[in-house]
Formats: sequence, structure tokens, C-alpha cells
Amino acid sequence: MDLNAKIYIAGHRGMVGSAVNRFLKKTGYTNFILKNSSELDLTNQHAVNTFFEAEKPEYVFLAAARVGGIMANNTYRADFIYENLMMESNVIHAAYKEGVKKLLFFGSSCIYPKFAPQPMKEEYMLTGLLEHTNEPYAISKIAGIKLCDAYRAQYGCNFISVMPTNLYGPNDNYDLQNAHVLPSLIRKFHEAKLNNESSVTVWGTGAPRREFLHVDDLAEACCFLMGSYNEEGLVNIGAGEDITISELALLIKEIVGFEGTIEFDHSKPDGTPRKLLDVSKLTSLGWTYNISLREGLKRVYDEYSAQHLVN
Ligand code: GFB
Repeated sequence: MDLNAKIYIAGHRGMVGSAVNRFLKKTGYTNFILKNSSELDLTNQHAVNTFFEAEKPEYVFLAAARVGGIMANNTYRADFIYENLMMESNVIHAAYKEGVKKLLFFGSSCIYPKFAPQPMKEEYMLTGLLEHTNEPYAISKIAGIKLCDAYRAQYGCNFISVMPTNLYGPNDNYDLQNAHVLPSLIRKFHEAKLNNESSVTVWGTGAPRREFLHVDDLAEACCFLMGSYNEEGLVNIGAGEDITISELALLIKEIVGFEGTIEFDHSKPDGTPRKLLDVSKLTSLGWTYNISLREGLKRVYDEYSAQHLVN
């Protein structure tokens, strides 16, 4: 991408889109098209077509999505599949019609089967049943990957797909009902410390294993792939290391400085037992992550606690 290339970041206010925008600005890019959801409803096909005809972006990062943690995925099952299918279908088709030079679609590690061998290689997609709690979301993301590949095969579009692992970083969602585990635990431990509570409740058994990547690393990897990867299929983006939810809770407890105990609420779902990405494809292309989990957690806790001095 030339430094003056016209770049549309769909979802620029979200955690992923804002990280891509930050990284591109830092690298010297200046020509962005940014629309929030009240200016452009990506589920509205007519609005998306009109926008692409008028703006004619050269490059597209498709980071707009309805996302959330295990409870949000399981509760808003219709919204998760409908909104994501509509947004990605509209944007990908409009990108094809208006001759976008390259598009990068963000999937998710939940596209892999619930009991996939670990670590999960790209070719494991569609080899087994999905985890129930996020099946609608996963199906929508698999459809996005297949859209990119189909437009490449039939029309020669340079549309690529990346599968990030569980992400965290600036502009994350800290709403306890809808958020992912990492921001939820930061908030729970922080508020428990401020309120001198004796314990923090962690959902599930604590046994599931998850891999976490700071979103600034994801943004760097995506810009690297936007410049160098031009093939069908998907590319995993992760750290290649995972920990149990119990270990994550202990680490956050230490970083926050909470001195009480941890309790587990077994009535809440565990979800997939393990979700560790095999990142050898990305490593062989020449990219590895930089920000360790401990360092990344310190960064996000510094940001969060500076904004939440009182409960
Ligand atoms: O991050 P999370 O909501 O989503 O939950 P998934 C990960 C694990 O942390 C689960 C446990 O085993 C949760 O039960 N957990 C413990 C908690 N305490 C909490 C808490 O306070 N809040 C939350 N949210 N979890 C999502 C998918 O799966 O991950 C999406 O539903 C997507 O589709 C996303 O793939 C990256 O990792 O289980």
C-alpha cells in the first residue's frame, strides 16, 4: 500500500479497527475513510453500495462486527449471526463491484471445531462440530472466509482472511455481561480492590485454556499481511501460548493488587476447553508477536485504572 492509499477501516471505533488505524497512522498513512455506525449502517446493502460508489476505497480492513464474550454470544444468537452475515456480505460484495485492490477480513479462532487437535492449524476449519455457545457467530465468520475465497476464485479479487486469537487492549468492552474474560476480570478485581471485598467470582471451572494477544500486535500482523500475503484460505494470528482461566485470574489479581480470594461459579459455561492457534504459517511468513501477556496486562490495567479511580 502506498502511504497515500485510500483506506477504509470498517469498524474503526472498535478495539480491532482502532488499533489498525493507530498502527497505520504511526506508519505514515493519512488517507482514511472512517464512518461510524450512525453515519453508515453496514447491515443496509443500499447504504453500503452507495458509500462504496461514492468513496471508491482502494484498501479495506473489514473489522466491523457484532462481538462479545461467551454470554453475549450465547444470549444474542440471532443478532450475532444476522448482523455479521449482513455486514460482511454487503462490504465484500461492494468491494468486488467497486474494484477494491485488497480487502482483509477479520475472522475469529472460534471458527475451529470445539474439539479440534491443539494447536489448531488453518486446515482444521470445517472438520468437526462447533462449540454451541458461539456457533452462530462462528458460522457467520466461516461464511466471511468463504466469501473472500469465492470472490477470489470467481472474480480474482485479492481478499484475504485472518483468524485472531482472543484479543485485548485499548477500546475493549468492560461491560460485565457482554465482555470477554480478560476485561471482565480486570474490572472485577479492580472494583473488588476499591471496595475492599473479600473475593472475586470467576465464571466456570477455571480449567479452560485460552491464548491472548494484545490488539496492537494484531494490528501490526495485519498490516504486515496486507503488504505481503495474497492467497486464499486463512492465516492464524496469535501468540502460540495459552494459559488456564485460573492462571489468568491469578495473574490479573497480582497485577491489580487484590488480596482476597477467587471463587468459581460453576453455573456459568466453560465454552471450548482449549483454543490455541498454530501460528507456524504466520511465523514462516516472517511475523511473531512482541507484547507478552504480563506486559500487555500491565498496559491495559494502567489505562483502565487511570480512568476508574473510584468505583
Ligand atoms: O472470553 P470469553 O467470554 O469467551 O470466556 P470464549 C473465556 C472463558 O473465561 C470461559 C471464562 O471459560 C468463561 O467461562 N470466564 C471466567 C469468564 N470468568 C469470566 C467472566 O467474568 N467473563 C467472561 N466473559 N468469561 C468467545 C466466543 O469465547 O471468544 C466468541 O464466544 C469469540 O465467539 C471470542 O470467539 C474470542 O473464549 O469462551
